[in-house]
Formats: sequence, C-alpha cells, structure tokens
Amino acid sequence: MKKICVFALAGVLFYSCSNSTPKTEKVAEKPNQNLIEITNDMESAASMIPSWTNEKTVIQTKNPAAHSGDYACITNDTAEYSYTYSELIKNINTGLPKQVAVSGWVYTTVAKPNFAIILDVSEKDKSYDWKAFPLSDSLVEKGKWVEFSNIFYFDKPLNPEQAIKIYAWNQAKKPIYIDDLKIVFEY
Ligand SMILES: [Ca+2]
Repeated sequence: MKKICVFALAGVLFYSCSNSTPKTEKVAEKPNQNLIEITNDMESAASMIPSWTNEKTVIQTKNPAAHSGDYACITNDTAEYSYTYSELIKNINTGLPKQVAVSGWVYTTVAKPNFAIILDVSEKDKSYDWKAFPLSDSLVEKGKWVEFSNIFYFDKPLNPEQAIKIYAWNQAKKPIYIDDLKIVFEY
C-alpha cells in the first residue's frame, strides 16, 4: 500500500510540474513532502550536467527514435554501463534518504535481456551496499519503448559522506537504449 501511495504522489508531482517546454535536467525540492525529484531527458548530457557521469553513452538517435527529443543513452557490448547519476548523500539534501524511486523508459533490441537498474552506495570508493532491479521479465518484446519503475529501500544505515550511484547495467551484449530517467529520493 505504501508503495502505491508513493507512486501516486510521484505521478502527481511529475504531472503538476510538466508543461510544453522540454525538460533537460531538473531538481525540485519538495520540503513538505520530503522528496527530492530529479529528472533527466538526456537532451543536454554534453553540457556535463552536475551529478551525472558517463556522458559518452548519450547519443543522438533516429533509429530507434529517442523516447523524448533527439537524445537517449545507448548501452551495448562496449558500453555496459549507462549514463549515471552519482552524488554524495550530503549533496543531495540534508538528512538521510529512506528510499529512492527510479523510473524511466527502456528500448531493447533483444527480448528478455540481462539488463538491470543498479543502486550502488559506496564510501571512499569502497562498496557499501548494492542492489539490482532486473528488467529481463519486463522487456519480453524487442523494438519498443517500455516504462519501468522501482523503489529501492535503504535498509543499511547511511551516512552523509557516502556516495550514491544509479545507472543501468547491460550484460546482454546487444544495444539497449534508456531515456527520460526520474529519480525521487524520499526522506
Ligand atoms: Ca531524450
């Protein structure tokens, strides 16, 4: 039930913030709801947006068309890891997050790929916690954009000096695209 409520709230926030202007990267603080919402449509990755790394995986693509605009991230046999959100916990917000909801759109060129969304928590470059949300069962059909969403719960105690990374990991060796990521930290 809690899961459903969070998604409903995130959905309301998303639509209430949407308008006809394309959004490249947006960080919205919602103090009343204790949420930090981050969206990235990949249209301006080349401008080196703070908190985002691995820009080389974001390309202009026509075949397939990006989910939004002209750009999407491609992962394949030479680029296993996607465009990545990477930030110290203390730089995201004051306090420690309880959970993070990650959603977006994926386009696979092979059915049921070995492909997952990864949440990585590290301290001084040493791994502290690591979670994977596999998408193989969601990507049963190739050649179309499919929406995904997942909530990662921080069940190990965090501290503000730790770093959080969120990215996709493609072990399928075939091209898989990702676009329009949304990350919502809840405190
Ligand atoms: Ca895009």
